[in-house]
Amino acid sequence: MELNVTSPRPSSLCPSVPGLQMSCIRGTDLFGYIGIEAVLDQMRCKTMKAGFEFNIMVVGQSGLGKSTLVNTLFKSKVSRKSCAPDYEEKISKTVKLHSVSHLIEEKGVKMKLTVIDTPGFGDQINNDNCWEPIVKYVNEQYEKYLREELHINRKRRIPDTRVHCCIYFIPATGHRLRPIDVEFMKRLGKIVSIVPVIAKADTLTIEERQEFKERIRQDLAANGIHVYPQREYDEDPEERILNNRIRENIPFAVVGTDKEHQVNGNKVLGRKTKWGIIEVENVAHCEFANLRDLLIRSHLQDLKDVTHNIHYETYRVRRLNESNLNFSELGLSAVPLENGTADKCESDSHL
Ligand SMILES: Nc1nc2c(ncn2[C@@H]2O[C@H](COP(=O)(O)OP(=O)(O)O)[C@@H](O)[C@H]2O)c(=O)[nH]1
Ligand SMILES: [Mg+2]
Repeated sequence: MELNVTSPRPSSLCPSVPGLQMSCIRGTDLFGYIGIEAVLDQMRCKTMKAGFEFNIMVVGQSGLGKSTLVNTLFKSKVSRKSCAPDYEEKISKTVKLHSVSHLIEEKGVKMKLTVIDTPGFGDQINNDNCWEPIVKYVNEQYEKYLREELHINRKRRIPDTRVHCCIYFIPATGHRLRPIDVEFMKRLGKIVSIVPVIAKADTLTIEERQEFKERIRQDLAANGIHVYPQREYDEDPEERILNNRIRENIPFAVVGTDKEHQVNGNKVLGRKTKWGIIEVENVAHCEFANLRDLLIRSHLQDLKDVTHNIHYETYRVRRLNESNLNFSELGLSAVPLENGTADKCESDSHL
């Protein structure tokens, strides 16, 4: 069938540019079906074949349950449904930054989920600049990616080790944010998406939890700390409504465990106490499931997009403007310097 191309019409998708002949075709205007929507299937197929990487980092004071939460994440429905990884390692004190990866497959879609566990701070007498190793690690991953991008012979797919999300653990003091947490998050928030959580939330009563959450939100705002999802990156009213609900609920009050217990004949991940079992995946008990759903189910792609388009872009622009990359070492004679700033982002320095 011959396609009938209509004349240009005013539309935001087909702006009239002087001197440029552009025709706008609408499927519904035509006698036949073009099949544009099939692009979704094509994208799906490509993603399924290639798989994707998602990297989460856990940060906060030592002893707040970071390593336990990493285990909880891998043992929870994220992986239990698809492939249960054999991760029975006993949790001991984390002494250095290290990552744990699992290849998870669900309905043909493959994801390499990497969690970067950090030793945490607070053990030393002097905790000055305790954020430095973390900031360094995050920036090193951007640097690695940038160097790969600048190679003349680029890999078809650049391995992505950039931190897509940083879960920041706040101790359940019930008071306010401590100066060290404020300083830490201020620095991190400029280079990576942070999702703050209240650690070991089983130590707070329901009222204490609500009041503490409210005070933390006030402290975050008062100190200009940007946490994910940031209001200025909401793309449309629908996303704003969804993200507002998340913002009202942040920081998630989480409980972690690496043990399973029998509850009403079912195996559940939980913490057994003298007065009962705290089921970590039960939303009536704690907000671990909300955190996991945000990371994996609802905002995974957005976290990757924000990392690439905002945080990495800010880093890239700064590094290229500094012009102190050794291009000859990279096998480049000239590098196209772009002065443009990242879309929807401030291009100021990180620290
Ligand atoms: N009450 C409570 N204890 C926890 C929780 N998560 C971890 N723990 C315990 O806290 C201790 C330190 O945990 P760990 O994961 O090593 O902390 P990290 O130093 O932040 O990695 C261990 O004894 C854990 O069993 C939690 O949600 N609630
Ligand atoms: Mg640890």
